[in-house]
Amino acid sequence: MGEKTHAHPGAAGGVPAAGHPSDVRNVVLVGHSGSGKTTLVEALALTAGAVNRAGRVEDGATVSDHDEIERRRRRSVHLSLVPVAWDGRKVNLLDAPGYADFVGELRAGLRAADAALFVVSAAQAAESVAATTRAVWEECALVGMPRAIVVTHLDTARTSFEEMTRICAATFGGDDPDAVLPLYLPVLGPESADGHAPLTGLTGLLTQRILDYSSGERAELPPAPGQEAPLKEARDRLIEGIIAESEDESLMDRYLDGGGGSDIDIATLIADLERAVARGTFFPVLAAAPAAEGARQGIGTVELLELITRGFPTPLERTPPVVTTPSGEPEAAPVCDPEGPLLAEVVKTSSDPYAGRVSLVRVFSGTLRPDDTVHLCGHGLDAAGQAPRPCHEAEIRVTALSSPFGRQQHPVDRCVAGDLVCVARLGEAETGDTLSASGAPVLIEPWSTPDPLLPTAVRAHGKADEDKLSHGLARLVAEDPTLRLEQNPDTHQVVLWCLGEAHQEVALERLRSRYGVQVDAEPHRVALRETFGGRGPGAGGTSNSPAGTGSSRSARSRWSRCPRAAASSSWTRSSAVRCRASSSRRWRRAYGPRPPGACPPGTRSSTCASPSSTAGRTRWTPPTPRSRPPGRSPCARPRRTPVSSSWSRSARSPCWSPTTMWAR
Ligand SMILES: Nc1nc2c(ncn2[C@@H]2O[C@H](COP(=O)(O)OP(=O)(O)OP(=O)(O)O)[C@@H](O)[C@H]2O)c(=O)[nH]1
Ligand SMILES: [Mg+2]
Repeated sequence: MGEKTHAHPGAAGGVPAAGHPSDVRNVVLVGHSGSGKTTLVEALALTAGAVNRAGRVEDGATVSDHDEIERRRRRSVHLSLVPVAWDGRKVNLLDAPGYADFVGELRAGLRAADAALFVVSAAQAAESVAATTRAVWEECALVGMPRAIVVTHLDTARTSFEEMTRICAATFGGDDPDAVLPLYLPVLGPESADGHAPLTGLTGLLTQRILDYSSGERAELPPAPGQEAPLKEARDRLIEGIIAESEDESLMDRYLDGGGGSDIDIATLIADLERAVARGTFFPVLAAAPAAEGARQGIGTVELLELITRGFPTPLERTPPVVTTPSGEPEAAPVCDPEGPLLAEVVKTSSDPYAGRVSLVRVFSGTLRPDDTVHLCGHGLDAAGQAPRPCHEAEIRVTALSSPFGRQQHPVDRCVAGDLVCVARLGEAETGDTLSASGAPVLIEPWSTPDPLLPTAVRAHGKADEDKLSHGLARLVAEDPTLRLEQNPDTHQVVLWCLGEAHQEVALERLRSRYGVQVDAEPHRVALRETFGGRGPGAGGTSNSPAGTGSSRSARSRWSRCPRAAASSSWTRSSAVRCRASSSRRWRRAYGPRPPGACPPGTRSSTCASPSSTAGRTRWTPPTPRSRPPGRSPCARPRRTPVSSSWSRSARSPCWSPTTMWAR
């Protein structure tokens, strides 16, 4: 990865194929929305010769963002697979959306991949290392997934690769900032009148060669006199970092004795670096300018493809997923062997207007071929705590296999262990389902997905849409495990639970555009189960003062049913929002969580099923009072007011109207 090995390999339009797991690299690109993942995939595809021209996200012309919704929104909303060939390997690039609402797609990408490329933008330093990206980094660290960082937007003004590298080392390096070090440094051209020096190439720290793009072609040059000295500090640090991770302990002695590793040959260092990256103990930082104009567009892509093919692990090195029998008995871990029994998982489901339902499948063991009969086992998502889904198990025949490339599907004749493939019309297969050898059913433990918290009540727009609505919703939910469908028997509403507003908009848009269902969203209602029959007093006390001071407080409340509660049998979401205060930790500690889908007797409806919304996010306010302490409203704790003054909450509390008096 330190030296130039290819000028422009690959053949545009060809379908890369892998005959053995060692020929496959599965890489997911993750990072903040707008960090440049889709643009980078496009530039990598161009460098690998998979496309003749790199499309732009702004023009809706990229391979990854091929969906109509993605083109309109100019951002990824689905996980896309773009396979390219490099150095005799098949590189499966998985472009995951960075927007938080589509985290379900990101999780599927992490499941399908064996390594992650964190794309950070030098133009959005703060966003690029935001909490969400750090959380994904930690998630990868937990399973020991190898990672590398690529800094983009280096062609834009006022960006600094060195500064971004420092931020990444501090954010991702944890206790060992020397585990996150650059392999290349940018070379800048002469400053223009506005003070911006354009990126013209890279310097390989190990090889000490300049990869120059200023002539329009990638040329490898020796450093000019005087250029070596500024590189020395970064180079020494990198060599120390590699040696510290090396399994060969004699290297450190040679480094210390030999005056800075001058007697250690580059090939040894590169081999050690590749091993440390594959083990997930060293995280190289690379530089790229995928959206730069003209010949400079490819800056950093050759180096990135070399890192992926030579430094990232093969599927043979991946920890296999946990497998059980359909009844939950433990099974032996699968081995990534093309000759072994079939074990595969549906990581994504989509609908194609011509091919129908298309399942993206990751094969963990065995080889999948067209016309094979396989066992489909599909109740994994129940175990993940998702909404109950119908269990389904069936022996089905695989029809056609294809390799996706944007909108196109190229037929393939097999898919070996470690590779990814699309299967059309795979029975009732849903995202998360397991495919195993016929007659030997097993189930792969599902990956976890977050709970959808934003409810959207939907209604068919017209009579003609009523029949299509249930079909369309069922397909949506089968495709996306982060959506949940609820048929509320009390309010008679069909409620689609989503992760956020963007997720909700995309789901409704897809219902309209893909399944031809015109739907109207209506306010989400929460059933009112029980309310107070009449007036009642309550009293209680607290003592949270320092011991010995004798200070305590007591409260007396009178509770009455408010007129609005009497008049209405259900609450709309807007009224329920006011109950947010009841989600306080103290309240939950006192009353415990609400059992899913149930509103236990003795509770007021808005306390057990009231979502509260802030800034587009909705959260459950789930307390189920076991017994209401006297003087406490489930909607909001009474505020302390001066002795003998009273405070009526009837204007704020939609249901109870307590008048509370605090006294010391
Ligand atoms: N100047 C410059 N612009 C870039 C670069 N990389 C991406 N962009 C632009 O940044 C914008 C966002 O790029 P995308 O590739 O869509 O970013 P993304 O990470 O895929 O975003 P999501 O799909 O929302 O996760 C687009 O307008 C790109 O043209 C870069 O290296 N330099
Ligand atoms: Mg994208």
